[in-house]
Amino acid sequence: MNGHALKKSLQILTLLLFAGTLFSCRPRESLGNAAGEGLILGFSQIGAESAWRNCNTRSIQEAAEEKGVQLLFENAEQKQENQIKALRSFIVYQVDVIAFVPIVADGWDNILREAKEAGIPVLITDRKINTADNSLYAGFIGTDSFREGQEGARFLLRKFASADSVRIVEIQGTEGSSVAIGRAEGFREGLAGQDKFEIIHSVSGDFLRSKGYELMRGILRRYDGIDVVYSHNDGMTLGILDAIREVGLAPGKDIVIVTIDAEQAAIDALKRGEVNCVIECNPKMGPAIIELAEKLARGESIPPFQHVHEVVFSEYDDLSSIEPRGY
Ligand code: GYE
Repeated sequence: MNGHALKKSLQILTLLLFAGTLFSCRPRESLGNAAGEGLILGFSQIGAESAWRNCNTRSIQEAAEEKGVQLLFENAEQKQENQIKALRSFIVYQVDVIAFVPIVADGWDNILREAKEAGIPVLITDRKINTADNSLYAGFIGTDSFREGQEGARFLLRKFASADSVRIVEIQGTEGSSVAIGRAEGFREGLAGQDKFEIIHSVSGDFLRSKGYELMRGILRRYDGIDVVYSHNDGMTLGILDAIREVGLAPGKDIVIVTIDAEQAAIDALKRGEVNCVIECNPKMGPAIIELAEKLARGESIPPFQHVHEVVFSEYDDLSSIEPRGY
């Protein structure tokens, strides 16, 4: 069977399985109990763009398994339309709770209204949404990306305390995602009023290592005298480091590197002196997500906003005792 035929067969199989789930719709009242056993959670993940994301997925799958929660997991391959389809399939299936990572902030109101009309509570995780109607979802748990941006700025204020001018390149995450917006805005807020800092170039690398590499190659050809690269995730940073080394410059020394996520690879680069500041973004929110889903299934209310705990690692810290990151 060639690749195309195989893909087609898999698609047909998926359709058949999905049709099977439609025919086995059960009355919602009969589901879920206090221990989470029997609870059905529909989860729409955005994809597998980074090691951070894969850890986030593992954390959710493991927590669900541990608590006996039946997880209907859909990978949207980086497309909002796929997420909307997945959410709609969860509504048709009458899951007890829906959770999802909104790839971008806008465009969720209609599908959330459908979930609300079906009486299914929705938990938003990791990234935030823009909506004028907060009653469309039960709560949010995830990243405080504005604060992460501020932390990046705070490090630079210290690092360049005695400099006259600082030329910054920013490689942003996925355009329109709440985390790219927050990391960009928090960073600018943190540098506000400090005229010596100039963002000379800002572009989206979509949270992908390959794009970080390609973009940085182009930027190094176009600009001289780059003092700082502020990268919205470690995946892109790893590509950026490759591009900088390729032109014979030393990342961490010739160009100061600030990055977000705290994957093991970024911590290792920090220890080698190739990265200067790593802002943690915690992907291990599975246990908290499952706990919140259990509460929602029991009809309890949950906090409208919850940020996960995150720390900062930099060249100013004692780096000898950082626990293995696990992603
Ligand atoms: O920083 C990045 C990922 O939404 C916080 O998405 C998340 C970001 C994370 O792919 O690596």
